[in-house]
Amino acid sequence: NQPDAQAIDLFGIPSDAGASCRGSGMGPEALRVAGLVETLATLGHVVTDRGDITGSDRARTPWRLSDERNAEVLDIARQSSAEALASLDAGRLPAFVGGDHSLSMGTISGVARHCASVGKPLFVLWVDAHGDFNTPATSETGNIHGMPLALLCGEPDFGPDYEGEWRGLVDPRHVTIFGARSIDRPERQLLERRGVDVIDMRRIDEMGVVALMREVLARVEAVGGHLHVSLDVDAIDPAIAPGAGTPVAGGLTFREAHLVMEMIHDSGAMGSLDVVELNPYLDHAGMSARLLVDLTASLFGRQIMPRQVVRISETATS
Ligand code: EXY
Ligand code: MN
Ligand code: MN
Ligand code: MN
Repeated sequence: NQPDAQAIDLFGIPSDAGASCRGSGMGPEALRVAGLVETLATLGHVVTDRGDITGSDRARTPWRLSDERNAEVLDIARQSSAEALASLDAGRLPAFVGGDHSLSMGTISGVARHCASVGKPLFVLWVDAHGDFNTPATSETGNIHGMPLALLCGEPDFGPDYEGEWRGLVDPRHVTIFGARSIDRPERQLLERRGVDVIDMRRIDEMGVVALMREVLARVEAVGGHLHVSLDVDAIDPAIAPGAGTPVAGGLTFREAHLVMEMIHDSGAMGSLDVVELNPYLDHAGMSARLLVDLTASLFGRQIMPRQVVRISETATS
């Protein structure tokens, strides 16, 4: 086993109820077919595939009406919040594969509940072309996958259905969006007002991944924080990751995406993970699924050449 071998709980969330089009509900199976479990096991980790979390009332109408989609998103949020909490309480690393990004309402809520119970500050790295910071009042589409981060950061107007003990909260000042290049106007105002760190593609072009990720990871390390990584396939350039329902040109290159993951691994700060929005129906011969499995391998310690892992806190200039 690797020195940092992890006990990983893998959960599939085969739902696209929050998405703008169908297909990402097939994401979990595509990632399993692309060898996700075997890849992590080969790195020396102990992976338990806990199967799928599904909404009890999965409607089979051609495209679910909004109230049915809401019900499915909420049902999944409650279940995944409980699974994330239980996995972390048991000292394991919960990894959720979707499924559309609304699933993070539940997964990160459970992580937040765990972190609150152990007094660990929670940080979220949201790798995404989008802000996902709309509310029902600001959204132009009504698609719930454009709102999960706003709900997690405590935005009020989600209505009584979205209240409940499953709902954990994240400090928006501990959230970094990385790879942003499609933010709606009201979303941008809210993100600024709440103090979310939005690293857009312009900053990545100017500063580069290393300098920006060093800052993000140093903030987590400084307080011994728990880092939750939420990786949306559409953060990566659509030319190499076409299996995305809301593609935006000008995304992360293959190496930029891997470097982000490699630096997160080296920090040792990641305690939980979502990999979302893979739409196999839009993918090309599984290339996006395989890329996500590769990136997850980099997150969990696969290296190009064996290298001495130096924790950022050790490199901090004296
Ligand atoms: N901002 C747009 C909306 O709110 O509908 C697009 C959101 C896309 C969300 C995907 C999961 O990242
Ligand atoms: Mn997203
Ligand atoms: Mn996105
Ligand atoms: Mn703080």
